[in-house]
Amino acid sequence: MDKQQMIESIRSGMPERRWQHVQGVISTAIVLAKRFGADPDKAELAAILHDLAKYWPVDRMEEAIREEGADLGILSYDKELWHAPAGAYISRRDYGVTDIEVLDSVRYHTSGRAGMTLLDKVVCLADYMEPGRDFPGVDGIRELAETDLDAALRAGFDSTIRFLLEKGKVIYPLTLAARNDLIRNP
Ligand code: DGI
Ligand code: FE
Ligand code: FE
Repeated sequence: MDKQQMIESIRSGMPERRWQHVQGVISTAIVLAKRFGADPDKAELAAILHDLAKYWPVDRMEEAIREEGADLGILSYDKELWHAPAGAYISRRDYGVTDIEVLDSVRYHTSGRAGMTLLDKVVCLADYMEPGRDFPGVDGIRELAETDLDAALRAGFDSTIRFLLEKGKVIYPLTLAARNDLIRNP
């Protein structure tokens, strides 16, 4: 499958509004990759793939996660997290992507993880700050992203954690690990 076919297939699996978001993540991820020294082609590919399972029925996401068998623990956390590992698995199974760096940056784009690679950080931050995003603090994140990848990403996780606290929701441990690691290992 060539890139255009992949794009058409992914685009057809989501509402137009979400595709606009994906396009924002693609352009932002390329800019951030160039700015901070990640591979722009890998950043683009990961951005194209990152939300491919976002609009899947919950059962279908769960089935993909169980079929892969790598990350069953996530099934006891918020369903909003599931599209990331499901998307990584389907990227390999159905779209033939084999680059582990790309697959991991899709897998961890929502939760983050300790020891995030440069590509993980670029994709995750692009997802937070693409031009269509509008949440309290997003402009501060964009400003930090001009110069400081880790500080911008940390502000992103802080905002997610704050949101989850305010909503009284469970926090996925990898998100805390991601934030702690950005503080401990500047
Ligand atoms: O898929 P997107 O909307 O582009 O963004 P995303 O993949 O970052 O998904 C974010 C959603 O996941 C957001 O509504 C918050 C929710 N979520 C639920 N629990 C957690 C969580 N996000 C993180 N990072 N950590 C959690 O524990
Ligand atoms: Fe996502
Ligand atoms: Fe996204």
